[in-house]
Order: sequence, then structure tokens, then C-alpha cells
Amino acid sequence: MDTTGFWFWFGFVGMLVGSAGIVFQGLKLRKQDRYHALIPLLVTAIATISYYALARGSASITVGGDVIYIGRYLDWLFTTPLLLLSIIVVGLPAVTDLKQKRERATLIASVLVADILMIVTGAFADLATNTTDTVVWYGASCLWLLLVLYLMYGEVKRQAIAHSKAAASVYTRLLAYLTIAWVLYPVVWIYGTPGFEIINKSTEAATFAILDVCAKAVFGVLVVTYVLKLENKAK
Ligand code: RET
Repeated sequence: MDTTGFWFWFGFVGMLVGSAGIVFQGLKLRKQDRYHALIPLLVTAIATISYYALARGSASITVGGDVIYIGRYLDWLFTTPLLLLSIIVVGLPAVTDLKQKRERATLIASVLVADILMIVTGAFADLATNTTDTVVWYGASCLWLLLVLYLMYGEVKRQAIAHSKAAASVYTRLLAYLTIAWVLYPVVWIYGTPGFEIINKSTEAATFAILDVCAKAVFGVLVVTYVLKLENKAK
């Protein structure tokens, strides 16, 4: 039985509920800290739109006889940089010095561009019509993912620790959760219809929907909840 449609609606509802949870928690934040809720909220808002389009059949294309859910990549193109940003702003302190500002902007831009390239090359892996191209693009995408993690566990974490132990510990925890969720995407992809087709379309849609709800909705609520904890500690 094809349950793909059901799982798209599941994703849609999951993102709506997640958005409500983020708003609920976000309203408890001090006004000047509310931007911490805004970033996760943008993520679930984008994913709500994407799941609606997937459920309505407006986010897929056919290339070489294969159906490609291009809406997923469009979603990830915007949401994955925002997700990274949501924890970077928790870990990294605001700087005032001009030189530090420039270094900070370069570091953040590097992480976000590497992430965008991971999604773009991943989309090409799916769009490729022969195995060699798929393997090359897939490999490239994995390398970008490794670079993202290298920077997040390296320089970003180092700067977080140098600033505040409490913020760094929250950053590290959120990063661990993010890493577990994110590395599952290329695994599901390989098992699914773009890869070896070991799992069918419905199982793939179900796994991605559950992963997306964990990586965006649950994660967003977690980010805001941790920021609330940090606020209370600072009191
Ligand atoms: C692809 C396939 C090619 C190899 C790699 C991939 C990685 C995708 C990732 C997606 C993360 C998505 C999230 C979405 C929203 O919550 C494109 C599947 C490395 C890491 C977190």
C-alpha cells in the first residue's frame, strides 16, 4: 500500500504542532531574547509549506522516469542553514570589536555556505541519471557535511567555550542531538529510492517525515527551552 501521502500530511501536522510549541516556549523568553525562537519558527514554517506542497503533489518532478521530491531539497536549502544558525547564536557571544566581528562573520558564513553546498550537491546526486554521477555528487555532499561538522565541533565550539561555560555546554548538547539526526539523512537516502531502493517509497517517506519532525520541530522546542534555562541561570 502506498502511504506516502499519509506521511506527507504527518510531516505537515508535525511542523504545525512544532511551530505552536516554539511560539508557546518563545513567549516565555525575555523580549531581547525572542530572536532565539524566531529562527526555529522560520524553520518549521518553511517545512510546513514544503510538506503541504509535497502532500498536494506540487513538489515533485520526474527525471529519467524517476520521481524526485525536489521540494525536500528546496526546504533543506533554507532550513539547514537556519538550524545551524539557531545553535551558533546560542553558543557564540556578541562581539563589539571590529576585527572580531569580521572573523565571526567569516566563520559563520563558511559554515552556512558549506551546508548549502551539501544540499545542492545532494540534490544533484538525486537528479543524476547514471550511477557514476550519483556516486560523485553523493560523495561531494558527504564531504561538505563533514566540513560543517568539523567547523561546528572545532572553531565554533572553541569560541563558545572561551566565552561562557554554561552557553558552551548547551551548545554542545544541541550539537550532539543535531549530529545524530543529520547523519541519518544520508543513510536513509542511500537505502531509499534515490539510492539502492532497499526500502520502498512509503517507508522512505515515513522515515524522512519522522526525522524531519525530530530535526526541526522537536529540535526547535529544545533550542528555545535551553535558552530559557540559560536566562534563568543568568538571573
Ligand atoms: C543528502 C544526500 C547526499 C549526501 C548527504 C545528504 C545530507 C543531507 C542532510 C540533510 C539534513 C536535513 C535536515 C532537514 C531538516 O530538518 C542530501 C541526503 C550528506 C544532512 C536536518
